[in-house]
Amino acid sequence: MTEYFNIKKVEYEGPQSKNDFAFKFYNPDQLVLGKKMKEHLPFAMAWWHNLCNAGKDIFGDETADKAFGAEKKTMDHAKVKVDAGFEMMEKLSIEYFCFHDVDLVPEADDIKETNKRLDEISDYMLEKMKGTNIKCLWGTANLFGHPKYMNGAGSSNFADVFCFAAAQIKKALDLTVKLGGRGYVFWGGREGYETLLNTDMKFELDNIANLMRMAVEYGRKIGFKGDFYIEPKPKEPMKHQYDYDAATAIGFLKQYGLDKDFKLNIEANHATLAGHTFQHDLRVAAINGMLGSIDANQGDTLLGWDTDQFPSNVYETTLCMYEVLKAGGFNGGLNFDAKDRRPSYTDEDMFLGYILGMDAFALGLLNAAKIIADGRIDAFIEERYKSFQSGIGAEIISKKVTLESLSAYAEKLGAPELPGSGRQEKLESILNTLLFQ
Ligand code: XUL
Ligand code: CO
Repeated sequence: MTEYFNIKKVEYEGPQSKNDFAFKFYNPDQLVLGKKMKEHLPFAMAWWHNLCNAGKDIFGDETADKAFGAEKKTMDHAKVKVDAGFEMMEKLSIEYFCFHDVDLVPEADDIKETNKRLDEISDYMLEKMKGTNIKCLWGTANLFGHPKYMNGAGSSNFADVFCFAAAQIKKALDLTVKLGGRGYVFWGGREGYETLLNTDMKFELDNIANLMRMAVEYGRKIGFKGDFYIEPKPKEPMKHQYDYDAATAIGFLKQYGLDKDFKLNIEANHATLAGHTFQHDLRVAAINGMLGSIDANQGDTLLGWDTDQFPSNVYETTLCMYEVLKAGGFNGGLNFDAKDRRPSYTDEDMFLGYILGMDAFALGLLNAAKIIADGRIDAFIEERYKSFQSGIGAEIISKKVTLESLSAYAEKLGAPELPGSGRQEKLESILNTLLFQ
């Protein structure tokens, strides 16, 4: 059996370890709030970044070698990618993967041939999965890369393109079911517009919803029991994308009656591009019962695009895991939709990126559990809304009041007291103390 990476299995050695190829905080079997870390943190490898992306950007060529010893754009290459990916997942104790159809095989000119190749590679993947703990987290169809999708897929102005999008979704659903995937993602990369001067927005939104409805119908017909996800993102590649943020995507799903089958896949870097914190979009999804899965990465607030960095910001991972714990967990996973920086081009860097991300999330989980166990932040929030627990506040909550009765109450009072300090600085200080004590 060929070994693709000259790196030993990465083990937990604790924070004192100076071994770059060891986890300092991710200890898969350690119990946190009664559950194993690995169950709180179902990490996934993103096929596209890890096995396909070789560092090409608009200014320069590839810096990394992702040929894994085979000739690129061949089925041999597709297979060695599977072998290398599984070796890496096993060495990193990652139990899930996510994929786009086109990440798995080279696309042929004719869709019938591409589909044949997808059948072949998914047989190979299934075989490979046997005897391992590795499972599929979610699948998706790439409906943004090929030139035909220049105006979108569901939102295309051209009906033939819409049909090819439907065909790709059908096949990607087949593959997701075949590989036992927990979810199916729609990231509408080009489902948006550059200018309203050439765009019928209502028509495009109706068509996207129609495509999603057909996906649900077909998926359920072939036995897909998982969740469909929308992955919101405000812009890039399009100037304006319809799935702008969590709130927008939820409104869309409810408007078209898709909210029973769909949840959201929240990506950190997409939330920040929308002008929100990661925590904000997670909270919006969670309070609507739609926290489906997470694309675990981070952006750079000084840059206006999706840098897809491996997460290192422990404040962000802490507040993310705080949202996940408060939501009672989730059925999805933490997919590292993340890539090394272009100058970090070696095989070692592929592992180091994951070690960074997994440790950052382990720290986030440990910290979030501390915040919950400490209880001061939760207690503060409860206290802050206390005026709604009795008297006129309780009447408001029980909806026994009218504008007239509230107006009479206000007039009797003359003027209210101020609502009490928000104590943001005190709370931030508690957070720091919990993180760094
Ligand atoms: C792009 C992005 C995608 C989706 C899957 O910004 O996040 O990789 O996660 O299509
Ligand atoms: Co993503």
